[in-house]
Amino acid sequence: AENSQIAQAAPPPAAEGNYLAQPLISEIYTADPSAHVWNDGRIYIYPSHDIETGVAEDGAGNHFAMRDYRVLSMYKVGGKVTLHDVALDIKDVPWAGRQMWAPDAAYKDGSYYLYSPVKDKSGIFRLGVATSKSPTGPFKAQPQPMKGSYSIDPAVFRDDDGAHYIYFGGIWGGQLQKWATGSYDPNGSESDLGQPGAPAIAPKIARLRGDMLEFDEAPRDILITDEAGKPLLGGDLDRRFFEGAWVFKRDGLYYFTYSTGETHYLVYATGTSPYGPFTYRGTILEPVEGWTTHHSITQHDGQWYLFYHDTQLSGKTHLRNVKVAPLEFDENGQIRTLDPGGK
Ligand code: FUB
Repeated sequence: AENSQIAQAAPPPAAEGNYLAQPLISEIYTADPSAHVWNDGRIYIYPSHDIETGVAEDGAGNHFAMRDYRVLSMYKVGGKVTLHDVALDIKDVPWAGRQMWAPDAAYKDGSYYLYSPVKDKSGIFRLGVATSKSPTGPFKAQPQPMKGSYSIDPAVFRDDDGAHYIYFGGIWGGQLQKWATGSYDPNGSESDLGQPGAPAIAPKIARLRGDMLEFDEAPRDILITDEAGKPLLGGDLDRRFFEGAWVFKRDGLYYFTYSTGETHYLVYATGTSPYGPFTYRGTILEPVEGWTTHHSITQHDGQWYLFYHDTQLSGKTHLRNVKVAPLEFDENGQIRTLDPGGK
């Protein structure tokens, strides 16, 4: 891809070499990068590990048939990237059926927690958690999925008071629309609710229990509104939630960021509580090469970064590679849109 605007963005002061818009690693395919800075100051990235399985591409995402996770780490953006050994294999998750999708991780009191969406043996996505004393694993899976969990793309946010919240959900292959009545409907829509004039399907949030292994409350809907406070509608394809939630806090403001799916934008909304409501603010990243777009945002050495993926190395939508670019904000907390070009 010609990553014109990303390539022109100012590099952070300590950058080594020309890392901008380049895949962070090329030994394996990686996607959905969830980046964190734990206590040792390194950047740890928890991505999906894409593999070729020969499964045909479809709207349910069956071609994303991943089977394990591997962690990446680096001491700074632009520095050497280390590819760590397998952190969790699907064969070691007792309840798992298939498809290990986008993970996230958290740290609390000397332990690391890896959260992942996996289809159970009946083909329903659930969220699992696995634990380790090391940020890179190996992680030991809990025997059962998190109680009351469903759909995909967990993202864990630690607030300043130490409370952890898990955001999750994704429509189409992520199955969130099949839970519209509160329980799983196997005959439910394969895409969305087909109600373009009604409020869009809401992503979910639940506070995590103190031991980080279960929800501490029933999941609640996240409301995303326009500037006038009206809910974004199901037909508002350029702005409504599809999948890939990620939350961060900057200057006391909560940023709820996500993918719009079939319109291929990474966008964001802001609010004053981790529960929302969030007001739509704009685009973070224009469409990348490949169908999916999924990201995380974190700060390191005073600079904010967008970790994202595209398909530069393979040209195939299910074989992705993770990248990083500096993210800039204006004086109103507005994010400067990045444009990878090439779609
Ligand atoms: O990587 C598999 C799925 O594709 C993720 O869970 C979605 O967010 C999309 O990136």
